[in-house]
Amino acid sequence: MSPDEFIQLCESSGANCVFICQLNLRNINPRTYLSKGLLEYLNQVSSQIRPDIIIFSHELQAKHQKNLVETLKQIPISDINEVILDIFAKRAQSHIGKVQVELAQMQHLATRLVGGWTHLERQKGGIGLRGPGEKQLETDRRLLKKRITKLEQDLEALKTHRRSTQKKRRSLPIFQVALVGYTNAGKSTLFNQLTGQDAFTADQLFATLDPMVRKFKNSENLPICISDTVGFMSNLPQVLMNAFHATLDEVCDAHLILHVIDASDPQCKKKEKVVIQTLKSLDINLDNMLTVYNKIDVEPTTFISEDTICISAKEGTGLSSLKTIITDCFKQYTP
Ligand SMILES: Nc1nc2c(ncn2[C@@H]2O[C@H](COP(=O)(O)OP(=O)(O)OP(=O)(O)O)[C@@H](O)[C@H]2O)c(=O)[nH]1
Ligand SMILES: [Mg+2]
Repeated sequence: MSPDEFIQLCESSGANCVFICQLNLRNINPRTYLSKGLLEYLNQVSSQIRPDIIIFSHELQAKHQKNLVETLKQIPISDINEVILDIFAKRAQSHIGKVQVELAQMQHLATRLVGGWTHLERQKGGIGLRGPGEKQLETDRRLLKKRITKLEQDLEALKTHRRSTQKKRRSLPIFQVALVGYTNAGKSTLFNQLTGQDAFTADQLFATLDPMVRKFKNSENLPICISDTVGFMSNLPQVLMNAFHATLDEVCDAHLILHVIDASDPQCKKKEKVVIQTLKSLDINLDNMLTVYNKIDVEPTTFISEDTICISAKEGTGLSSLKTIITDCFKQYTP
């Protein structure tokens, strides 16, 4: 993940980044993650800046997080996974989305309790004494396990319901178009243009979490639906992968996939690859995918040839040609 993308993520979760330091990590210290020298440097910086939180752009193990808090004078320490979990928790709107995110949060928390547990075990020196901290942890772990089981059951019931809704929709003669793309590419802005809806759009990462399906606004009243989906990102935390994949059911069913790319983003080629790889890992058929270059009102940083589809979802440029392409695909489609 690039430093810019990391800052964008932190700011999307509501943080105000006041100081960014890129550390040259040659080795990972097994106890504190950072070497003694780097810890001293970070201690110095943080005593000057006094941040509310220090966020690491890499995944931290529970023991690292714990030891870092101790070493850095109790300043809360967070990592990239927690930031993404936090954003997902803020954005989830649907019941199923909320259950999925809570489950991911609980699973993450469970790994943190395990870290504490190991630490306590080591403290007691193998003499078999049960300290109060250990008892508390056992209670916490039991409660957590109970909650995880309940959430998993709820999720299964919600998924069964969703599958039956999808089955019903599949049996209708409706042509389904799915918008996919890296987070912040402009999918929801395009979705609103194509459907006349008012889905939430923002210059933030993961503005959309819950998929939305609406009718394509067209004068011939053709039975075409468009779905807006969660944005892609490289290195998503493992605990969120399930939640993320589940929201992409609409894409698996789509007759036409529009891959929206932010052509003004210098990293767009890299991001395009992440999207393609993720779709492939989900066994999604890419034969019916078209690439749409968006934000051409801003200086494009990528090479765009004459036969590529170029639009500005914000300003409306190229939208009528895109609409014609969608209706042509519908007319050529033979089930
Ligand atoms: N300049 C310009 N900005 C655009 C265009 N399309 C979208 N944007 C802006 O890009 C930002 C992201 O747009 P969204 O539509 O929320 O992007 P998204 O792909 O749905 O993002 P996620 O839901 O986070 O995955 C917003 O600030 C939009 O106003 C465009 O054609 N030109
Ligand atoms: Mg969106």
